[in-house]
Amino acid sequence: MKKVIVTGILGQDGSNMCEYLLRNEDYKVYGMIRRAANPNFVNCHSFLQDENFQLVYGDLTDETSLDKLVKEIQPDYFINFAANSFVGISWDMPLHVFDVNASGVIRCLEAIKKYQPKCRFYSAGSSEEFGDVAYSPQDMNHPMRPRSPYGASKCAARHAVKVYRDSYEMYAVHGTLFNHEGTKRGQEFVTRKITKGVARIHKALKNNESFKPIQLGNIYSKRDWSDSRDFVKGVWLMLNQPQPKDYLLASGETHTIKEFVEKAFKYADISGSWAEVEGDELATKFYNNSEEGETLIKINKDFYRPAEVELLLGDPSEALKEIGWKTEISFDNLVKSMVQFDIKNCET
Ligand code: NDP
Ligand code: GDR
Repeated sequence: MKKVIVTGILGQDGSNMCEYLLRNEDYKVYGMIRRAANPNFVNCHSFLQDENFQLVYGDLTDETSLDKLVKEIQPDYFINFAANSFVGISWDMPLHVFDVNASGVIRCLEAIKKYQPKCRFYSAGSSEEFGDVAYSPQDMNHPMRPRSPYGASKCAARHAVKVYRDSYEMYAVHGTLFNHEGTKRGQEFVTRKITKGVARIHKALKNNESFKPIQLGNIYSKRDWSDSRDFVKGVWLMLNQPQPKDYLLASGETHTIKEFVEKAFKYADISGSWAEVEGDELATKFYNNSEEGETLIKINKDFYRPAEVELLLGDPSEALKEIGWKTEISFDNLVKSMVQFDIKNCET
């Protein structure tokens, strides 16, 4: 039976990848977690007891643990989703972000090179590598112009993967993935923060209770959002080609955070409109029904970033044409499913 190591399985993509592999392939899946006092398995309930799944310990900052896993398991695939993945905090801990996201990838590649060089390796790259974009839509020829320590760390990982591929003939790929979300998304990312906030407000309105508005930073930046479940299929396709090549996965659509807010409230049946508030340092607010209604969204400068990626819009045509990947979940259905899921969970 073929063997796959997946890292970052408590997070969004790692858990979706495990689910996908265990449902569709007859492989043994080793899900790596790092040691924590109270690990949160909320994203893993559907597969933790699967007979083809095994939990293993390792840390991207610790080469001993990665060497041991690769040496003992002898995996056919190593899919690395583990990362310090929150752009916003990367200015506060740049060295840690580089250690995990860039050096961590080299530690994985070294373990594979030493103990199982035939193993196929996936590195989780990001549209944040494009950063201050030079043209739209972005494709794989777009220059790397990161705007955050996180983006820079992913550029370093992309270079490292290419170096190992070219130097040692390894099957190592670095997929450049645009934003992808879903009901397993971490709560600090803007989409989940919005849908959880909408669910909280929905419950309060239903029970005639008071509530605090959702506080957001820059609502004018644009993102190319998809569903993570579509993307893990693309990652698996990238790993199963005759030759290794880096691909870009994106929806090919872009939307502002503001539009995401509007749709999220719409799917919760809460009507609202934006208003400029005179005298308010940060003038834009989203009100329920009228200007006299309750404030649903408030802008808080604390959530602004030292440098912003204003626009992301990907061109996935190479992946569509060459590896036969396609997305199945639309932007509207993504927002709707996240809102409905959070409303349901908020009420139980
Ligand atoms: P998450 O933040 O949901 O998951 C990341 C996981 O990495 C967490 O489970 C975390 O463990 C684990 N991790 C962090 N540090 C370490 C470490 N030192 N050793 C081992 N594990 C560690 O991220 P996503 O699932 O959203 O993203 C997956 C990957 O894809 C990341 O590399 C991310 O940077 C990249 N990416 C994501 C995109 C997106 O839109 N989601 C877009 C482009 C790239 P713990 O649970 O213990 O904290
Ligand atoms: P991003 O995702 O930085 O694109 O990185 P995030 O959801 O954090 O931000 C998206 C945009 O929303 C703006 N924003 C806010 N963001 C957060 N988190 N919280 C807020 O309150 C808020 N208000 C406005 C941000 O400024 C930004 O413009 C994600 C991560 O998954 C990365 O790991 C991945 O590599 C990239 O997507 C592609």
